[in-house]
Amino acid sequence: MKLHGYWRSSASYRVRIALALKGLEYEYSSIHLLKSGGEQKSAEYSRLNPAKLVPTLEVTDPNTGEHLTLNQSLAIIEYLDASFPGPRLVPESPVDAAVVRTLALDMAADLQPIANLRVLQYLTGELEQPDEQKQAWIAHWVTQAFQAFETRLQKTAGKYCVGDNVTLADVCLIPQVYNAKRFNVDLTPYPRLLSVVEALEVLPAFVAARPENQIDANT
Ligand SMILES: N[C@@H](CCC(=O)N[C@@H](CS)C(=O)NCC(=O)O)C(=O)O
Repeated sequence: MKLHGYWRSSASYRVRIALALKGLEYEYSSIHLLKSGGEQKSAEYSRLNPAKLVPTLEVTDPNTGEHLTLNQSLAIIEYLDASFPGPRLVPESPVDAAVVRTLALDMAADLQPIANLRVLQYLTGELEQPDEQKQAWIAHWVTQAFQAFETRLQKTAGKYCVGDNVTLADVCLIPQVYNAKRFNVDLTPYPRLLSVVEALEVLPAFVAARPENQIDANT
């Protein structure tokens, strides 16, 4: 199994957490998002992911022996969850699964894409916005997303986002919290969220997946 990712990429971070929770070993290939104009745009990497985004997971399917090249972190994680043993990240009950996916998509579908590198580069490049405007953009969208998430947690959370088991919702939350902190967004208005984060951050799978613990950290 081979993960093509980048230490600071939140979508790669999600897959690293899921791989660690499932106890799966993998080879890591660093795709530097800034070097040489962005290695994700190279012809070689585009063959793995035509969207020119990380992550990509290459994996031999345990059931068929087929070599798969998978994109989209949530599709990758749901595939791993369904195909490999280990704790279930999406519950089998349709109702519980809907609750978990709602929280996961709040982070991975509604928040992460609008603060993605290429969007920020477009803001400061083509649209010529200064860094303060970029910062305001990030703070605005993180605040909206986290306010809603905090309200949802009041209904769903136990020790973690949904009850007392780690789920896909937690896997998607932690990388966005990392990004929010990186851009100095104030998280004190979200006490429920912070208590879930505190419980998750000490789990070995979450520690192993941290950006600073990757071989390409600080490159
Ligand atoms: N929805 C995709 C998002 C992938 C994505 O946005 N990846 C970012 C890093 S977190 C990326 O490769 N950015 C490169 C760029 O913007 O050029 C997923 O979940 O896999």
